[in-house]
Amino acid sequence: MPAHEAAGPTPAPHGAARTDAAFRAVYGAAPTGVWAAPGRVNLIGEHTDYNDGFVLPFALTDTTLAAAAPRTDGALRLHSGDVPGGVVEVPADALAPGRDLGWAAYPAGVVWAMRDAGLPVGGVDLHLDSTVPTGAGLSSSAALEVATALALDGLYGLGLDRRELARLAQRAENAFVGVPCGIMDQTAATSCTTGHALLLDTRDHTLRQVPFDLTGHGLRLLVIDTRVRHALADGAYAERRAGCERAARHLGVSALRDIAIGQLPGALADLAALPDVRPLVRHIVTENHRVQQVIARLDAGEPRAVGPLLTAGHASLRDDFAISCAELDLAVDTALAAGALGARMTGGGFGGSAVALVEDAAAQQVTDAVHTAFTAAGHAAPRVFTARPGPGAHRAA
Ligand code: GAF
Repeated sequence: MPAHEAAGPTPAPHGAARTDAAFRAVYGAAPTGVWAAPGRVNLIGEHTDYNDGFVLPFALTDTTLAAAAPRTDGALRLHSGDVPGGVVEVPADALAPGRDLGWAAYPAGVVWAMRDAGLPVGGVDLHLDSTVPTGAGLSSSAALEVATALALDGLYGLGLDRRELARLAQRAENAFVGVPCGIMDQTAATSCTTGHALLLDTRDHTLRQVPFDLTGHGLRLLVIDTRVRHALADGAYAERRAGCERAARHLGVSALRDIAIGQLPGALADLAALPDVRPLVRHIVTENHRVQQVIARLDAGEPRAVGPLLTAGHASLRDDFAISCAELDLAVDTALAAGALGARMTGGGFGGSAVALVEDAAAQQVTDAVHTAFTAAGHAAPRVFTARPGPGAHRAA
């Protein structure tokens, strides 16, 4: 059986020097700098971010690097080391939502969002390299957006704070790319710190860095990338969001965050006329409560006690929110049967990754069991690696 990877799927020759060199090869000149933004794992708090609720992500050590230089002619030239097809070129003043630019819509959308906000952003040459797997539920889109946003902030001396950067990146995804995502992923990319999970209250954007040192407890969090690629733009994500908003309107609250766990039975009764949204409400209300319970256990120095809450979160996403899939369920069930303390899918759903909280000593047996189960079920081999909380977005060179 393959050993689980110690430090994620990062290929060895990744770093600012390589991205700097790639920029020179593409554009024939040196970049002004290189900026980095990480992918993330969400420990718990799924689909709560567009319900004004709580989330608890941490940054992966896998990052997107953006080497960039300003241009005086207003042209936007975008190149990716990970996507074939060469340089995408478009005048910055011709950017408009809905324009089909493929992968380049993410960085182009950030330029558009900044200009639309009245910020003095002109042309740019940009080269991007990423080790965040795409479509794996690990927030590769936000890493791309935030690396671009930070690069533009540096090139044009905008002086934006992390919250503003996250909001502009989210606007790029919502209004330019067309995905109605919440603010979790962009905030994780801007604001996570090494050794911590980030408790974010998405209602008022209050942040708390929560020490998350599993190593000191002889534990680790395995990420199981099922390699089933999800696409949030395909409508199911938007449907869940619309269902939550319909329920909130019917209940007379501004967001489902306003329903406390003790009010859940009454709220479900009030929704008798809207049976399709009741499970959505049950998930959001119980999930917000689970985030608080996870925080309480981490604050008490009892990370093992987090396990059952992760597993309960998975059941809620599978049964109530209905966004799991066979491979995610198999990963979770197999990890638990092989000794994981808890496991759940992470991210937007419909594919992507699961996480499993395991004793160090059980990591290999859980990894082996998952590989065996996937082979037996005829699924493609998953990638299993240990995630440790890395830094948020920063200038890398
Ligand atoms: C995706 C979205 F981009 C986030 O905003 C969040 O809703 C997440 O799915 C689910 O928790 O990553």
